[in-house]
Amino acid sequence: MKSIFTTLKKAAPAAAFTLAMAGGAALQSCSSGPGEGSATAAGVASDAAQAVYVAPGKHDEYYSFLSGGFNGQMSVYGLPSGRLLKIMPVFTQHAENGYGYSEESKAMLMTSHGFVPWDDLHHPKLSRTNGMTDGRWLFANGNNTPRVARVDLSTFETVEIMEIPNSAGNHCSPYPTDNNEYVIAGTRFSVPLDMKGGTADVSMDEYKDKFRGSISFIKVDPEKGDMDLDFQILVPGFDYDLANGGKGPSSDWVFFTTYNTERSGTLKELGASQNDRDYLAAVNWKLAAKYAAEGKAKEMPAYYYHNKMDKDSHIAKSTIKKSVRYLLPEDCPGMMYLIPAPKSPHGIDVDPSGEHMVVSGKLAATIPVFSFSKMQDAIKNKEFDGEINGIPVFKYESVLKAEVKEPGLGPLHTEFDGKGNAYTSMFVSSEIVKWKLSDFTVVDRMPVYYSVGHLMIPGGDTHTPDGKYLVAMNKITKDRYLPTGPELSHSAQLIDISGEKMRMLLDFPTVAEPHYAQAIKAEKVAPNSVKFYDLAKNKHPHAVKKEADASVTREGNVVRVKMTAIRSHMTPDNIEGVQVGDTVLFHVTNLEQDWDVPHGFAVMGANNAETLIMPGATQTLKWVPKKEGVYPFYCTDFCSALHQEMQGYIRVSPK
Ligand code: CUK
Ligand code: CUA
Repeated sequence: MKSIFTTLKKAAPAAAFTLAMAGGAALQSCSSGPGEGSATAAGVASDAAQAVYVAPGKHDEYYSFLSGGFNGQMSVYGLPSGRLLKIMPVFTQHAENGYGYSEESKAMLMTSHGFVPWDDLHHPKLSRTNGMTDGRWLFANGNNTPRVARVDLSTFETVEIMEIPNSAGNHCSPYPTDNNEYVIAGTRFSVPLDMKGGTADVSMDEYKDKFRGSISFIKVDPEKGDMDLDFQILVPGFDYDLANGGKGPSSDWVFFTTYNTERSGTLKELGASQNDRDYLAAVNWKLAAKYAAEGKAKEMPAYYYHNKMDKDSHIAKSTIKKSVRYLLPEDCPGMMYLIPAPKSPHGIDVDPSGEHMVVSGKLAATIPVFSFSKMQDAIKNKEFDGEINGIPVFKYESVLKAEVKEPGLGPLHTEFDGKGNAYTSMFVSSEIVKWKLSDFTVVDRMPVYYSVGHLMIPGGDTHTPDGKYLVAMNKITKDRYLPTGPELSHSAQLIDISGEKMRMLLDFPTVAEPHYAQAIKAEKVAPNSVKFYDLAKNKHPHAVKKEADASVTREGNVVRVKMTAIRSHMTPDNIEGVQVGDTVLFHVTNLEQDWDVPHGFAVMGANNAETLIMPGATQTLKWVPKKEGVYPFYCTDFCSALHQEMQGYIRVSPK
């Protein structure tokens, strides 16, 4: 064991140096001048164009869902074409359709900190049935103000957002178990819990004693998908990076990489982190659920929001939660173990058989692969090397299966093709490395441009991957596209992995910063796609279902305009009786019962956004006019030959 960690220690400074230099290296290739960025064209398969060509009018084979990172949304791309199909707002206001601006959707973005219309979205995860992605829902994490969202893939809309208490960073999240029994969300930062529903104001010197992390167990309704925070495990105050579930024999387990296991309040310079190793935490989620059900859980005050979109009214409602149940690992034997892992590990990925846990230590010289069956034996034989907060720590050798030697520099994440191969992204050496699960040897490498973060194979995180394509999500773009000022769109690259050798097929730009992605065969999603909402079932309290019922009414200084929109007019289109300072609520109902005919609504000077109303639905734009005058309003979505005629005026008189 000593020798392994000595090797790691030696390798670490070199890797750290290269990490700092990665940007510089990329810059050099940029300075080679316009047109020469295609120096890599040699690496592109000669029939690449044909492999990604989807003829006009034809559909892609896969939907892929890329996270938007600091843009807080997710985007939908077709594969193999790389066509952008949609941007789905999740944690971020979206002026394009009024999400987070309309009165109906504002509650989706409420938190214990108030209205927070931004977040950092890293990991989309598809819902599962028997461990396979089923195309019903897409879960995603908000890192900054810890939240987990659920998107309904019949409408491609965010329908639920759950705030996570006792968490900060929410990075190892969200991980649905085989049948979405739970969506599991782990904190990144540990925080000093006061057990009174907040963080305590303690000195940073008390870090070791007072800080705790949390793993949240969110129950998911098997039919409706509704989420509910069942309980948390309050784990030792490390930092937690990534998580992934087991499969097959290990499907009762979920694994977390950790760093800062010396529990220090500062990580300034990597050298400040003293230990040669950190841990891979293994949690038996089924046993945890059993402990919680059997009364082992205690309750503490908490304060967090749970926001849900009502299906029939399309109005989001917030529920404020006041407590949370928790388990302490020290009270729950057998629930949690720690496996020593190279310092500062990042990704943890379990192979399709469920036997191999691959830990990508971004500063490590090798990739350790742990064995689930050895772990089971080590538990039986008590091959431990001490404990932390009552959590047994395994001896490294007792759980280690093998190490992938000389994989490259800066391993981050691994996915699988279902044909016995693993693919690991190398941030520092900018490449995808293919290695064999049978003997852990590297068999192929593909340079990517530049500095890849996550990679994704459709189903590559399940027991049955679809090993045809791989998408590399690169952090740095540099010379890959026409320059667009200091910031360039991030670049994704599509690689054919169907043969022995990887073949580079396509570059495509992405929206903001994709960290992770999921992909699924189109036939699992497309047939369920809703085409329009049934007007008869519209339960919005201010919906009007025919033009004759449109109205303008006043209650105090609130003026309600119940308006209809249908090709090609709005009713009413001449509105009187509004005064400066009134609150005007435009409740616009789209009367269309036809696919892909939204109407938009905007009024001059309104300082929020437009709203885009789907066929059969009602949306509300709030406006407080500040000056008298006659204000035009109009439909913003080109809907028919007479779209430009969909307009009207509202007159505002002095008070
Ligand atoms: S990730 Cu969030 S820092 Cu490797 Cu999943 Cu990019
Ligand atoms: Cu309705 Cu344009």
